[in-house]
Amino acid sequence: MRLSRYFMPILKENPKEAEIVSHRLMLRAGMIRQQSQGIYSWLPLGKRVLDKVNAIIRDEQNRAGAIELSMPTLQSAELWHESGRYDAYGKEMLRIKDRQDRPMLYGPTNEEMVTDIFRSSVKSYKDLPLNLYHIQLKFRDEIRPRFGTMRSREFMMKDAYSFDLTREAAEHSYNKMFAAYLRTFDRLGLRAIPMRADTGPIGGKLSHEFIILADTGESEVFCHKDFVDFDIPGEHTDFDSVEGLQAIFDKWTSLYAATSEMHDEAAFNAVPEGDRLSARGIEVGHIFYFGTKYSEPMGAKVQGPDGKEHFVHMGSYGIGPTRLVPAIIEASHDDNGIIWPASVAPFDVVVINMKAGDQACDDTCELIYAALSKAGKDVLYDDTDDRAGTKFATADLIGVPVQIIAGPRAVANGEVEVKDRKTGARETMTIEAAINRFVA
Ligand code: 5CA
Repeated sequence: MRLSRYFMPILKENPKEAEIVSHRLMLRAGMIRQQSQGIYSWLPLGKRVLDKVNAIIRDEQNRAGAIELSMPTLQSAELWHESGRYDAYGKEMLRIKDRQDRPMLYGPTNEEMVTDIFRSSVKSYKDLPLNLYHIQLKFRDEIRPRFGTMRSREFMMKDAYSFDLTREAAEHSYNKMFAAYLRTFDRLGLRAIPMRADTGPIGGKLSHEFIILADTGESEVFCHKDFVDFDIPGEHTDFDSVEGLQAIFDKWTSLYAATSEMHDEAAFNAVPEGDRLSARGIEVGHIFYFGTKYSEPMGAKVQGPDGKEHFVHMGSYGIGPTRLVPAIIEASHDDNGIIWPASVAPFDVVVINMKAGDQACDDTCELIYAALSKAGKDVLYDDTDDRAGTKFATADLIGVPVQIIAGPRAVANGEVEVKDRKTGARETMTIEAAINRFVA
């Protein structure tokens, strides 16, 4: 992508409305724009990051055996009357009427709709287990939307829903998502700790929130500090192994970890003082097992091996991609801007032409840009005629992991400078060596 033809509206000044660093940096880097309170556009740079986050989420959901579909944002109120949640959900739900005066709503979550899909076609235990997910916009009319897309009214959610014949089978489904979440957040460059959590309007008894420790987090959390170094389940984790996944769950729940709603002061005080971690955190995922809470009132049942009908046991599993993007920034930035983990960086590398219009600089940059693009890298080429200082500041602000800097003096020697955004380390090398670093 040539910066001269891209749309990346950088702000020079710090936006006054932004209270936390991620919100400030997302606005300054031209990633998002507020359209009305708690409702955002994702501008091209932000959209790239969001897409990469979603690709990792999708990859890990698929690995764990979940199947992607797509459900609409607008739902009929009828389904919600069946579950009894239409009245219970309160003011957070945006209620709308269509031209025939039929009550509709903008979905805050999809338990009812997915249960309807399930009951319409699944009739036998032989079709279980089943886990259906989508990545879709939701709307919750939050009292206090704030911190940009961290807590917005319209936001994106990956929501998965599992269906099983028995409680035991449902627990295995829960463990699959539990392990998939550990892997997902790790690949996003985050350390998320599962903590026992309150179930709120979704319901059920078994629930974990996945929390990233950050001073700007909205939740107050308490846990054993060893969680920070626990091993993440590997790529070859067998998601069909009941014992294997149970062992992962048992290990990750063996020490104290709870959000403030579930906090047990006495149990926490039993943890040796030096091992206690009491901090603030950002909830990036939340999983629930709620048994037959929706399947019973909505009549979602299958024929079991005993020939009898059984209400299915369900769980739901949420991740907030539009919250994850700022959470990653909270965890990874410095005074100059964002530092993206390579896995979600909007571009793999930025090529900075320090003197656009200078034939040797232009030729060198074009050569590198073409070679890296051909090798399948996402390359941003700063071919604008801004001052070098402005270009460096922009490259640092948008946090692309590697910068290749082509200035007249180095280029005259057939060289460029390669800068690591995270460490700031700069290395001068031949043009060929710079290319080979990515192509090899
Ligand atoms: N139906 C269940 C799981 S699919 C559910 O709705 N769970 S939830 O309410 O906990 O939301 C799931 C995830 O969505 C949260 O962990 C969080 O990452 C994200 N999320 C929830 N509300 C917001 C919001 N207002 N802004 C941004 N992300 C949000």
